[in-house]
Amino acid sequence: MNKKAIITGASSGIGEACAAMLARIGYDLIITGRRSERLENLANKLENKNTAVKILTFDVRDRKASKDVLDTLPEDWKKIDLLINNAGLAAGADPIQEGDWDDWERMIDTNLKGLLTVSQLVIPGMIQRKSGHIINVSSIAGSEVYANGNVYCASKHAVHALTKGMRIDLLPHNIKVGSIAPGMVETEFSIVRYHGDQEKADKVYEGLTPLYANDVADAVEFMVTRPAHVNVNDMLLMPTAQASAVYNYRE
Ligand code: NDP
Ligand code: 8X3
Repeated sequence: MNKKAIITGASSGIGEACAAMLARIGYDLIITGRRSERLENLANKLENKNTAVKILTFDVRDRKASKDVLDTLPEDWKKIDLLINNAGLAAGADPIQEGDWDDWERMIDTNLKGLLTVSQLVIPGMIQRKSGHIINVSSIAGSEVYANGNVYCASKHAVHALTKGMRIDLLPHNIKVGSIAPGMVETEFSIVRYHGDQEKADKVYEGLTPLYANDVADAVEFMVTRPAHVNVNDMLLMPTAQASAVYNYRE
């Protein structure tokens, strides 16, 4: 029987690329997000005789909906081996004194509380089976802070701290916990951050080659294919043209 992975935010970007990678290496998938049409298209692409795919459509900010939807999984699908906590976003890029409360709430409720919600639903089964692997998608913004990144950076610093905390608490239960922290990845991330302003989003990647979602999935593949006794705690993955959160080299 294939191992089972649940990926939050599989409807685009890094989550979608991780789903494709996991299908390729033999996982059955639970793909989640709010945009059901995207998830259906992805399931159609990935499902075949070797890969089973379940779609769960829910907003990770809604605890009750998250629980209700996960509860609908058949018993054998509840035996989740791998959780990738990927759903997340940046909303806005303003100095703190001009920040928008709704943007802040979206980021904290998704990046932090959403990660906790899904983790809390999945961890008990892993503890029962004394086996599991959780990978949290953090960011270079989880270890550095840049101008106008304030609340997004805070949310990813929290993801970093939570990863460490989860790793300690889940140690006696044989559950691996790690994080992947990418620098710039060209996905829908900047379009979301700039509230749909494509021109502003394109500027983020102008003059340099960023990471692509598949590059991050490659790194996650390394993390999930280590032997049982090896855990990758945290991986920082940057474009060659980006030395830190603030030092980029643009042609
Ligand atoms: P995308 O915008 O392409 O993907 C974000 C995913 O998160 C989508 O599938 C979206 O699905 C899902 N999502 C967002 N909000 C919610 C919600 N409330 N409930 C459920 N799902 C949600 O961006 P990325 O792939 O780049 O982002 C993925 C992760 O990577 C994020 O955590 C981001 O912070 C992190 N990251 C991104 C970097 C980058 O430069 N792109 C760098 C470092 C980290 P839907 O809209 O269908 O709900
Ligand atoms: C996304 C990358 O540099 O915008 O986490 O924080 S960055």
